[in-house]
Amino acid sequence: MEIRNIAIIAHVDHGKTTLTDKLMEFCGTGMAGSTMDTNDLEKERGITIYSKNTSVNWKGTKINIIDTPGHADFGSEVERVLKSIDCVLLLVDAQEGPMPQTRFVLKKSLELGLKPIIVLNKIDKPASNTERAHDEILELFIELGASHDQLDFPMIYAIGREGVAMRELNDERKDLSPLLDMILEHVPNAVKNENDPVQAQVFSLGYDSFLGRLGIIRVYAGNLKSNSEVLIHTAGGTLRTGKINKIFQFEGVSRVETNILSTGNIGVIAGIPDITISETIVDNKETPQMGEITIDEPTISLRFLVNDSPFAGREGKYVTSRQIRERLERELEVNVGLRVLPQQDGSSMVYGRGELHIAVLLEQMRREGYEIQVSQPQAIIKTIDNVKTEPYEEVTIDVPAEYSGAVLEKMTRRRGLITNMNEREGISRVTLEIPTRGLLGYRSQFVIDTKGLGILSSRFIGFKSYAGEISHNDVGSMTSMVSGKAVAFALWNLENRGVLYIGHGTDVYEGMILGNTLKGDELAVNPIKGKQLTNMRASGTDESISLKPPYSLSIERGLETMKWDEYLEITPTSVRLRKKFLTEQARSKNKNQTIDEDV
Ligand SMILES: Nc1nc2c(ncn2[C@@H]2O[C@H](COP(=O)(O)OP(=O)(O)OP(=O)(O)O)[C@@H](O)[C@H]2O)c(=O)[nH]1
Ligand SMILES: [Mg+2]
Repeated sequence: MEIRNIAIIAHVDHGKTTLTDKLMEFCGTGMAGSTMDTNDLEKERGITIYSKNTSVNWKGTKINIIDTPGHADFGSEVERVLKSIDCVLLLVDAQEGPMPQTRFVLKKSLELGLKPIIVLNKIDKPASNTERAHDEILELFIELGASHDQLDFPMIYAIGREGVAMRELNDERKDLSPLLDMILEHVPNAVKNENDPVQAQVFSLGYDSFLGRLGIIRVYAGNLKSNSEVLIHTAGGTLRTGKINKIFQFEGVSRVETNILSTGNIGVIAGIPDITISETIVDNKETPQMGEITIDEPTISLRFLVNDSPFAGREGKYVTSRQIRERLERELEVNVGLRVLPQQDGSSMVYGRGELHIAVLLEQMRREGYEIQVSQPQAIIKTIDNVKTEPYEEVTIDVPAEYSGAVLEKMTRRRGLITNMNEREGISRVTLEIPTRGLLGYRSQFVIDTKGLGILSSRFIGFKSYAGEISHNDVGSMTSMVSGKAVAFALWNLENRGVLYIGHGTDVYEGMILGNTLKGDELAVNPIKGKQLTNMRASGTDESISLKPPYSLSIERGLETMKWDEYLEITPTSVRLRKKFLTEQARSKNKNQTIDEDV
């Protein structure tokens, strides 16, 4: 049986998962309505977090498909996957055209010598413009230094959501067979070197509570058998031995056990507890190691601590530093972009690829019953060749022209440098380069500045020299100076000072942050002070005061708005912000403490 190995890549939301689901449905491997975004968090957020494998059969050929995440925080997932496939479907939203992550994934694909198939997707969108999108894609190929051969890319039109693809714009919109045929024609058959000794490489990791660590591999030569002894080339260049206990291959979204993973195929192995990304598995010590698969370095860091707020232990099941540390260790089994450095005081420094990368981990932990506190995320500052450097991002912003002034003003204040700017149909598209530090905490402000109509996406471009001071004093905190139950009357008085995170009846403690102040000043407030009681029935009782609905703090919003002298307290049922030092007295005593103690 012939095999084709492809990955679907694109900017976030350009329709990768929807197309993968439809391909499975059409080929009979997935049920209508089932989705590759299997994880609860993925379903809720409507985004892909982990790259996932599936396979379909088309005209007697097995097509292994890897659906990848489009969000920039998970970009390193994509990069690894690209080394293990032979072609990519690059989806481009026919209205938006190429976006930052399109550029990133295309650049990586071209560098690896892949020849992408372009899928101009979502052509049903009223404002789609296939000609313009095509031209922009072509320009991008040229700009990224595509070879002559790569420039001659095949292209197909699609409405992924309706499960149709057309070679020509006016072809009948019937099904996905034109795309599947194109894959068979264009992607080389992966079945080769069948009689050679085994050579396979690990490009992703998994975890199973019964089987332990899993390696997701592609076999490049020979046939890998279960229950066989193998040799593993480690990164350091040494060889170690291991035994493959079980092998699975992908059939649709299921893992099906098999005795042999044949050459060209992609599958999962269990039995080697310390297997890791990039390692080459062979059965003959003369077989060489494969080219290294590198993993991107983290760009931000923050501290994970035991929750020591006055409400600690009320809502969580796992609360001790040992439990948190063990959970983080388990995360390292599969979360390749993450680093954890245990600290002497029992806390852990956690290094990740962006706020979303960390927020997803925290969200998962709280759902499992953990209670935890984290410090404000900081960009990682590094000295390279005696030069102080920091991570930079390339940001692309699409905003209605009337709001672009406000956005650009903030971006430049945060040390953003505009690299490109144009306007069409009333929408400004601005590209700029900005230190990650400048972008941290800006996204929620961006939503406000553009009345929710702007789109901001970013991707890490590398460490560059330190940009100097950046001030972030957009908002200040309203901190409670007492403990008790918040009452509507007191909150009503606070409402015009800023935005509240809590409502009537919320339990608060001294040092907890109740909201932010518009003017950027720090405010100590008393949220439990009710109206003076009199003998008479007061006409304005607390219950009759109508408050604006509070701005509910999510983990991401919390990570964004928090300040260096605050912790975000996360439990299965609450997200609270608090000052590190709970009393006014302790705060003023420690006001000279610097952020550096936390990084
Ligand atoms: N109009 C239109 N919308 C589509 C089409 N395909 C997908 N969508 C919508 O686009 C949104 C994003 O789709 P996904 O398939 O989750 O996108 P994705 O590329 O997998 O997103 P990430 O994995 O988060 O990068 C969903 O709301 C889909 O319903 C299409 O052909 N036309
Ligand atoms: Mg997806």
